[in-house]
Amino acid sequence: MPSVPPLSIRQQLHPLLHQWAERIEATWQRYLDLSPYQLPDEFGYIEGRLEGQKLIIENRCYQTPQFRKLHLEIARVGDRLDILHCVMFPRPEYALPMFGTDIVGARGQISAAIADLSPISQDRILPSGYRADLSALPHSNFSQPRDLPNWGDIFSEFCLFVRPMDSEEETMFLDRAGAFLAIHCQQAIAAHPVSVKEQSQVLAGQRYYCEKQQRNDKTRRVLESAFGTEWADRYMTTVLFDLPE
Ligand code: BLA
Repeated sequence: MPSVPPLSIRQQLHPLLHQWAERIEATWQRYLDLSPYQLPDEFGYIEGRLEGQKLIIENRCYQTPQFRKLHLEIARVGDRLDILHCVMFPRPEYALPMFGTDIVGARGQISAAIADLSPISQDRILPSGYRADLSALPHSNFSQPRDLPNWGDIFSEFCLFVRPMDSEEETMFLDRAGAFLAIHCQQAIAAHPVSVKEQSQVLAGQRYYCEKQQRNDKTRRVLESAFGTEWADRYMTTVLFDLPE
C-alpha cells in the first residue's frame, strides 16, 4: 500500500520554498494542460532517517502535451534542512531546454537558490526566442552570487545561482526565477514538434543533462545517509533525473 501523507509539509517550510512551490504550480496551471503523472507508488511520499532526524519527501508530478514529466519535490530533514527541487522534462518531440530549480535552506537561512533554463542542443546555446525573452528581463543584482560546481557546464549563461541574504533578495529570486518559468511555458506551448532525427539529438541532450545532475554529490549524500546507497542511486536515476525509454 502506498503511504498517504497525513498533512502537507508545505505549511511548515521556509517561506521562500513555500512561495516558490505555490508559484510553480500556479504557473503550470495557468499555461499548461496538466494531467496526472504516476510515479512508482513507493516514491510518492517517502520517509527515512538522516542522523536521527526524520527525512520526509513529498512529490507532485504532472504531464502535458509538451512535457513528459513535471516534477516538483519538497523534502524536509527534521527541523534542519528544507529542500525544493523541480525539473520539467520536455517530450523528445519538442526541442525545448530543461527548466530546473533547487532551493536548499538550513535553520531559516537559504544557502542555495538556483534556477535555470538549460540548453540541450549540441552547441549548448538556448533557442533564439528564449535568448531574446531572457535578455529582455530586468537585471538583478545579488550580494552573494555562488560559483557553479565542476559538473555545472550544463547550465546556461542566464543561470541564477545565489545565496539570498534578506527578504528583498528572496523576492528578487522569486521574480526572476518566476519569469524564467513563465517564459518557458509560453515558449513551450508555441513550439512545434521536430523531426525524428532531431528527436534523437533532444534525447542525447537530455541524457547529458541528467548524467551531470546525477553527479551532484551534495544531493546524493543527503539521500544516501537517509536511505542507503542503493536506494539513493535508484531515486536519482529513476525519479530525480530519469530518461524516457
Ligand atoms: C546543492 N543540493 C545542494 C545542496 C544540498 C542539496 C544539500 C547543498 C547546498 C549548498 O551548497 O548550499 C540537496 N537537492 C538536494 C536534495 C535533493 C535536491 C537532497 O534536489 C532531493 C530532491 N539540483 C537539482 C536541480 C538543480 C540543482 C534541478 O536538483 C539545478 C537546476 C542544483 N543543487 C544544485 C547546485 C548545487 C546544489 C548547482 C550546489 C552544488 C555545489 O555547490 O557543489
